[in-house]
Amino acid sequence: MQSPAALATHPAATPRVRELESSNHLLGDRAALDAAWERNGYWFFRDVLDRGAVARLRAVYMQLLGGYGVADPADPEARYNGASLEGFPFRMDPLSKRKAWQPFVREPAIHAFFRHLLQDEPFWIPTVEYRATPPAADRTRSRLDFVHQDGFYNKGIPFRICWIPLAEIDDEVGGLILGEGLHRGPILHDTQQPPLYPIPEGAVPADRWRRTTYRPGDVLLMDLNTPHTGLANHSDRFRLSMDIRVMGANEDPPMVGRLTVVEAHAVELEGEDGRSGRFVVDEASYCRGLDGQQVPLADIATRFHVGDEVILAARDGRATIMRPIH
Ligand SMILES: O=C(O)CCC(=O)C(=O)O
Ligand SMILES: [Fe+2]
Repeated sequence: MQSPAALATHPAATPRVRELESSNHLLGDRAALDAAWERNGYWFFRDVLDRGAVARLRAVYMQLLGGYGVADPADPEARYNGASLEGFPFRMDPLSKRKAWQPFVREPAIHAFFRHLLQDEPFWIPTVEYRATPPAADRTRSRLDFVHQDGFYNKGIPFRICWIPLAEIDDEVGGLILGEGLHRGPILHDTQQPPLYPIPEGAVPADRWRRTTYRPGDVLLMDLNTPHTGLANHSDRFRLSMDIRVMGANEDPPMVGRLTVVEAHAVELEGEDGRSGRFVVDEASYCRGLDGQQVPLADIATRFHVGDEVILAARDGRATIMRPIH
């Protein structure tokens, strides 16, 4: 492992990409917000989230980094100290387990922002990624981690992706880069290439990429079909961000709850918000396992269990999507 000093002096391959368009001036104007979304496939808001709330979430990350001995929890820059990352939970499972997103979205100022933005009660879909990405060890690879459209893997749940930086993320640290105005076009994933169905190189024209230097308080919302990826971290710091998905409570959100019955062709679910019921699972249902791969219909009864927490979307008593909450 290189020392942090060596990492810091390594030349960063900074892509020359245009800035995200800010939609701050459109807040409160539903029609203008919708028009920006239709045109660009995202809203970027600068310095709108309560920085105290963001700092409290960041502190949870820093505690974990400190606990694993890979950064000083008091370091405002979250620099990687070079200690071994063996055993470091790259998916931040301890934060998933304790649902670190919940206290954050319940912060009154955070709730108020999204309530105002959506002009509806926010419904949070607990598909959450906590990212504390260490500096990339291999800097010869492309900086585009994995370009994708979330919609390709989440058909039927029309959420907005909500990407939240918890610290400054400049172009060396990387952060999120997206293709502007491509969300109403064709799905870009190559359906001939299972199991990952990658988006071919060049499918996002070079002049469509957008990013910015993200700061605490900023938030980026993206359409589920906006192509995007994280950029490899070429700094000496951890990249700290959280992404979660949101809808309006009146936009027919999926159910979130525990399975109470699992049969070969049906499940019963008790939803957290009181919605519950019995749902047929058939060929038209898209069921995903914890590994993100589709679960064959024949395996439903063995791969899902009573007590599992799942996200389930249904139409006319039939499950359209069922996936576990990790
Ligand atoms: O933060 C990243 O690296 C990727 C984020 C992402 O794919 C998402 O928010 O859907
Ligand atoms: Fe994504």
